[in-house]
Amino acid sequence: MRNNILAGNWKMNCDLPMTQELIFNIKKQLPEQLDCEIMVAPSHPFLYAAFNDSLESPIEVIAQNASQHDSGAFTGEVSIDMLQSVGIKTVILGHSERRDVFLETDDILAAKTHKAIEKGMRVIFCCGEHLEQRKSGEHFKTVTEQIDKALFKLTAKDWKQIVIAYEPVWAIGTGETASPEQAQEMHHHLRKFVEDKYGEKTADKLSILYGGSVKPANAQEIFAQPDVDGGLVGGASLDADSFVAIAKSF
Ligand code: G2H
Repeated sequence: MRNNILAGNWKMNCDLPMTQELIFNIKKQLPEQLDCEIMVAPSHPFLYAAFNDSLESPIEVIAQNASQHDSGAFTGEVSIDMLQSVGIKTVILGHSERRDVFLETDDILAAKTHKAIEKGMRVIFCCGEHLEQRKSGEHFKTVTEQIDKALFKLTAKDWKQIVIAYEPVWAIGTGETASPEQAQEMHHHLRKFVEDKYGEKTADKLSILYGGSVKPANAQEIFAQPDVDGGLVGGASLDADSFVAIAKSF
């Protein structure tokens, strides 16, 4: 069986006191019995404090991004070693905001993913189509190309460290969500794509998360889909009540 995962992507929100308060409030409200792994991704400067605050709780603190380089003259970048030195074991890569705003290409994302995997990190790898691509019926092609180009040089063993997050760009922060059927259709397609290359065992164990305006009101229906193994949540993860309500939706 594969793991259910709920990951909160806090993006560029929350200063240090807000980060610590949010972790504290999530910890306080989380029930003892949970049917999912819980992760939160604060901004880089607060990872160390957040990691310490999360100790002895089910919360795993994860990073929103990392460099493909080990060290050196890369102003403003953060390496995998640096993240690991403050206790971080999982990183989000390939978010559409990294692709669209910071122009990260499939090649860059392949390099980042390979570096993270080589260093023993778990990677939540994001993919997703823009509205025009869905309207023109190119959504399956777009998303499978993103996976193929960045991940298909990994070995089957490496895939134990991969989680995929399908995030249709038209549903991100817009309030518009993919229907449960649209999410299931794409998740099933992705699992089959991985199965064709790496076999049934690898595909069956792969957690595929849905992201794009997940909130307490729609989480249960989306997570009930057979190929949806959880969510990568932005806006609704910035409120402890909403995030915990989503965690109870599995
Ligand atoms: C998609 C998601 C989190 P939101 O970016 O990765 O954000 O839930 O605000 O659409």
